[in-house]
Amino acid sequence: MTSIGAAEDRALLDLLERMWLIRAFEEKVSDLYARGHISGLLHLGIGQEGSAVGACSILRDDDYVLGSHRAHAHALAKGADPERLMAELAGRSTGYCAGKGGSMHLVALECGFVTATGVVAGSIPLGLGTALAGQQAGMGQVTVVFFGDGAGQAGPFHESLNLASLWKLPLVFLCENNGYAEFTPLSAHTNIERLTHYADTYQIPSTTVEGNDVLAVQAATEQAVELARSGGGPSFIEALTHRPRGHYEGDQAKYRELSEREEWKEKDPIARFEMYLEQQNVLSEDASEARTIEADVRQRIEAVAEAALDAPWPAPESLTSQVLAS
Ligand SMILES: Cc1ncc(C[n+]2csc(CCOP(=O)(O)OP(=O)(O)O)c2C)c(N)n1
Repeated sequence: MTSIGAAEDRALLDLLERMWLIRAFEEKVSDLYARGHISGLLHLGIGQEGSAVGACSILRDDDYVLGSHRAHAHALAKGADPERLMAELAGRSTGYCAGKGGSMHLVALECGFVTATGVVAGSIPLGLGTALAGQQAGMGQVTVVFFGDGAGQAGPFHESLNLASLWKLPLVFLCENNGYAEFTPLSAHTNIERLTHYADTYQIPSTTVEGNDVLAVQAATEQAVELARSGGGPSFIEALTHRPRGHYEGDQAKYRELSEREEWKEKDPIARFEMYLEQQNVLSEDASEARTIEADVRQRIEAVAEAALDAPWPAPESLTSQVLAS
């Protein structure tokens, strides 16, 4: 576990709380989905909270974040309101997109979360756009775009790396490498072992970090953001992580060995961070402060779910407005 030295205890506990908030939110989403309150295809990022929280923890409110199809954590880490997000997933009119976007078309501009996407690598060129806008505005705004290892073989990914490098855009490419694209291991869709090799090719500074170490991701992002704000151009961070659940809710993940799951259990970003905080005496030996944080957050998410399900559905006459059909 990387140490950030002078960080205040409160700041460390805030990171823990944010990870617990996302974990509790997504576990609740899974529960509501199983009970038929949420429909459509659902991709959860349980077990991958370290990268979203680490990276977003050092961003300014006016920075931009774009996510993938597994984007609840990205939005919540950037400051999205859990209640409006839950309402969106449940298709209610109080949701961020009036219940018409759902999980994969989520937009929460008020907190700088620009978009999720159902198109693998689809957010990356859009991030190029917000980075260009940030550069032209001259206020030091930075864009962080999250995507998975599966995006590395897509054309828009390469075109975006090339242009970001050429135009020195204030953009952080953050690849959450969980080793699988749907049901296919990375080794079955590329001979490139480290995704940072792509960045090297386009002369973009890059690093590979433990994605389940929230402080390691925070430190790498801090460096990348500093470079971007000072006009030094893009960076690429490969955060190694693991998706303990299936690709989507309902996927039994039979394409993976059980031993793989066991191996990663010990690297769970929350358990790992709590252990670190105990070692640093930020948490006491019985981690009771962490249990209080977890309990409070779970209680809050229960209320969030209740409020979301109590919220009104979009009016039937509004169903064809705010939607694009091609
Ligand atoms: C352009 C496009 N091709 C294929 C798909 C089908 N698809 C959905 S998710 C996925 C794999 C994505 O893997 P990765 O980018 O590693 O993200 P992860 O699911 O691991 O978070 C694929 C191929 C799609 N949604 N879009």
